[in-house]
Amino acid sequence: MDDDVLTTLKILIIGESGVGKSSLLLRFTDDTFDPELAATIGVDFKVKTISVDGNKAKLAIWVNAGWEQN
Ligand SMILES: Nc1nc2c(ncn2[C@@H]2O[C@H](COP(=O)(O)OP(=O)(O)OP(=O)(O)O)[C@@H](O)[C@H]2O)c(=O)[nH]1
Ligand SMILES: [Mg+2]
Repeated sequence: MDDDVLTTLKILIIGESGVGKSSLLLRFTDDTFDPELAATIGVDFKVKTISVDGNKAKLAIWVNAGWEQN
């Protein structure tokens, strides 16, 4: 099934805590909104395959936790 995927692109969404990074990811990948979504600990990760001009691209999307972690 992955044979016809032209390329895999890695995308990292960064930003301050609570601006809606995880909600944006959820809307883009699953077209849903969860008002009870918990603050991210570590990273959220999802994969979505899109089609552009008949070419399939796999998007690997990471979302970081907005608060500082050391
Ligand atoms: N009204 C409104 N609220 C939103 C929207 N997107 C996110 N929120 C709310 O904003 C809050 C933070 O959303 P998150 O998606 O968890 O934000 P985040 O940037 O991932 O936060 P961290 O994981 O803590 O860094 C939540 O209470 C969401 O329900 C939006 O488009 N509209
Ligand atoms: Mg988050």
